[in-house]
Amino acid sequence: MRGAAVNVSEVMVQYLAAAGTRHVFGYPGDPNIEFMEAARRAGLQFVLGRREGTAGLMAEAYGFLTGRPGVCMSTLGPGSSNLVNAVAGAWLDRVPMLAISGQIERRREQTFTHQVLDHNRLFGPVSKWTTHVAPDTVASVMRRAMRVATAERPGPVHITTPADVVGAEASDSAVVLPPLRSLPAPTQAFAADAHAGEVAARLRAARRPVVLAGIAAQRAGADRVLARLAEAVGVPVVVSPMAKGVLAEDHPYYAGTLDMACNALVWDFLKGGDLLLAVGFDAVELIKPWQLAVPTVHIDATPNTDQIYPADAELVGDIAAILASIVGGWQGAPKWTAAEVKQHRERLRAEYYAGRVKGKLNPTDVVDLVREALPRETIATSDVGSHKLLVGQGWTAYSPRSVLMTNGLSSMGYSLPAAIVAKLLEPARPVVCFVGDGGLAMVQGELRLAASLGLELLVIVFCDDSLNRIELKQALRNYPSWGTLLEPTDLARLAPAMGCEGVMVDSAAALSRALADARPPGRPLVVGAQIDPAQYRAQF
Ligand SMILES: Cc1ncc(C[n+]2csc(CCOP(=O)(O)OP(=O)(O)O)c2C)c(N)n1
Ligand SMILES: [Mg+2]
Repeated sequence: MRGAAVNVSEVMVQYLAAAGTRHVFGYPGDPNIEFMEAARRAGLQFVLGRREGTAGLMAEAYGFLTGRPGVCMSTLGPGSSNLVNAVAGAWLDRVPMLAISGQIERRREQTFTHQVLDHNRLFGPVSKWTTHVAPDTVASVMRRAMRVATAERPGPVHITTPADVVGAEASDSAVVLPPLRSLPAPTQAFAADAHAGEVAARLRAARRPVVLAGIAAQRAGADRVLARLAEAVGVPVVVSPMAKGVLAEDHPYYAGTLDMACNALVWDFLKGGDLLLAVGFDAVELIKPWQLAVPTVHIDATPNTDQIYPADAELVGDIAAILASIVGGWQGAPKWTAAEVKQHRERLRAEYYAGRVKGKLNPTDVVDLVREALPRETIATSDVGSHKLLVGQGWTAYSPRSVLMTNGLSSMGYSLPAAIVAKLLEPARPVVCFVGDGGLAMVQGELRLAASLGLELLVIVFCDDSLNRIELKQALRNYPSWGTLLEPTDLARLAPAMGCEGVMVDSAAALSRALADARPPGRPLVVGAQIDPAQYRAQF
């Protein structure tokens, strides 16, 4: 029996609601109006990013934080091409996303030219699936899109919504079957206990095993069992940058973050092992080729098809269940003592401070002072550049998904949109955004959005008048700084014009004061930290 008529956009929105998605991040054009009206009537929140690129990065952060598809929306043509960067971010950062772009009517799509881009070819290389909706397919397409986006490894699906389709009555047979408007809740089975037993035996035989934990472990919710494994076996855990917090960094067996500052020391530590368990480690986070000859076991939701690191055994399935199976009934003395791992952490800390200049505001001072000023449950986001390498090693993370960074695509301009979403979803937790002056300049229009949403964000800008990460590479080749210098921006004046509080600081004391001063509630605070980049030069 047919129910009341629903249009294509209403069906799409029903599926978003079924997936628990309450927000659409986007920038509209003509062909989006029906979809937006359906979203409004369904009570979704529309977040108007100041360009599609940043709206898309907000959807990426939403997917990372919630595990549900982040939804972003653009118009056709320039809206779509602007959105590509964020879709590519979700692709390489392994985040579920539904990217929805309007399009001209179907009868003109093949032949008309004004603003018409071929979405399938535009988004194909950076999406798990590119598709379009039609009145007789919309429900089936949405089901598949949701499942594809969230399946391991998660990623983006791009959906084209033609102008003549969005308001048309849906006739997909699935629409008349209400149960199909709910979504499957997949669970991943792991039945290979025998193989886990073999890995446990290898672990028992090893003298110096080490764990490298990555984003798939975080996605699998394996944090608690990872801590149990570390404690029971006495095995140190190095984490990948995007997985920071999957083991609390004050845990006695936490052994550092890979490929950030001090990366040689962390690699040397791993090289000293005689068995490596790669637990949900995704090689998309590697900056340099794999350096280890240590026998390696790959434990993940997906097989080791990248072959960026060689593994002589693979346990594939629910990572938490696999670890539980290994740790179940474990007996024996710890392979490493907590004191040994602590010694390693102390070496790491000492090296992290290398190159500090007394009397100056050093980048590590900024990280330290902000960490000290904020509670454990703080969410931190980091942008891309020299500052990220120090934040990535130096920021102490205590819980999973409490650090947001892009380390797959590594696109500048991520951390401010990500911080906006973190505060929107978790208003009770302090949120700090770390960003370089180059990265902020790319996305500073979003400060106005943060202010208009009344978000009490802390935005810490590493002001060095430079695209430092690139300038340093010019210096390493004895080339002059060329095309890598930025004119300073007075953030103390920019911020108020954007509805934010703003202050420039050039000393540790001034930064401490800025962090401690009382501020009007409901306004973002932008702190321009005028750092001395000498520490970058010393370390990178
Ligand atoms: C969208 C984008 N463009 C260019 C790059 C290459 N890149 C990596 S770091 C960097 C410099 C970033 O400068 P800034 O934001 O000031 O940070 P800093 O290195 O000075 O700490 C550049 C240009 C990138 N990662 N992303
Ligand atoms: Mg800079």
